[in-house]
Amino acid sequence: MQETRRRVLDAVADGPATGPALAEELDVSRAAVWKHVEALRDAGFEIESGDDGYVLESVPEFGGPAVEYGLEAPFDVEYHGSIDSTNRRARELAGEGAEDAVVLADEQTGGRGRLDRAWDSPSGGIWMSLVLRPDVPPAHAPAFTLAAAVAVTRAAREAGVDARIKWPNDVMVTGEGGTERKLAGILTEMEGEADRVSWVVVGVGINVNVDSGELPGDAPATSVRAEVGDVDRRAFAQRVLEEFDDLRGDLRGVVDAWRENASTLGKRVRVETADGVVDGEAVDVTFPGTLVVDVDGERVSVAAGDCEHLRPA
Ligand code: BT5
Repeated sequence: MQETRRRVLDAVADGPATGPALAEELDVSRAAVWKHVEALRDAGFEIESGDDGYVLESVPEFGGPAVEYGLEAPFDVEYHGSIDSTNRRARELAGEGAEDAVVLADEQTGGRGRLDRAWDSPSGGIWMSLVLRPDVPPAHAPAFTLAAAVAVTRAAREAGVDARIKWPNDVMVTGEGGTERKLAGILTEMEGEADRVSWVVVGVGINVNVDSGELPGDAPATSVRAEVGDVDRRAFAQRVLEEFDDLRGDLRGVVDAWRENASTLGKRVRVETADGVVDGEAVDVTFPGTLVVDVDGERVSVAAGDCEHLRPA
């Protein structure tokens, strides 16, 4: 949100504030104040104007300005009611030099998972992509995926959903009979030189206020609605962004936070990697997100792959 508009919004939230007083305080014309108030109303903020001045009555349920308002993290949010893919748009913004930008959508028509798999994104979810320009080598980029998984898991647990991370990027809920259902997935993309990344895009897809019937049938999936009922999507998105912002400041510390929120360690796993299948017990995760599997007494490190939790032998 543009700086003056943000200050007008903060002032009417603490209101009442009169147009002339605001104009003087912000050093702009009264017409400019009025334009900002109208723009905020267009964005869904209910602003009453009484004898004492403007007062904020309500905040829109969801959208870019709604998520930015009261957000304790430095992200600018670009909102789309419907878009093909927020990661596609975020990469475009990254190419234009954007930093700490978030592309958020109510619905995606061409959402993508890893390895070009499709990601179903019906209206009611949180589909968002963060554009970052961290000063780190490309090899550290996987830690951002872990950080996003931790952020989503913490926000989900705060909302009452018993979520745990499955290595590396799946946020799962275990139901009766031990079936794990996918609540959220993360897709990290980046561009970089040998020693430093240019940008990282972290795409986060969370099934929030959507029916399980709208989710894919090829693998078990669940939503916040299916687990605990509908929640305030604005607050949920804000919590994810705030947790992520905290975590990214200490990338090495992310691994500890990940261990605390994951269910993979100690499990028998089968990991499909580009070089073949690794079968064994998941014993550790090391920076920046490498899974260590004990295969018949030998420790095998896996940087990337699809992980399946197996039932104990
Ligand atoms: C992921 O891929 O889990 C990464 C998903 C990232 C989606 C976000 S949404 C915002 C941003 N914009 C994008 O275009 N993408 C990102 P992967 O681990 O490859 O899992 C993909 C598999 O999950 C699919 O093959 C399906 O089996 C399953 N799946 C698809 N849609 C799902 C959904 N909504 N909920 C649960 N599972 C789903």
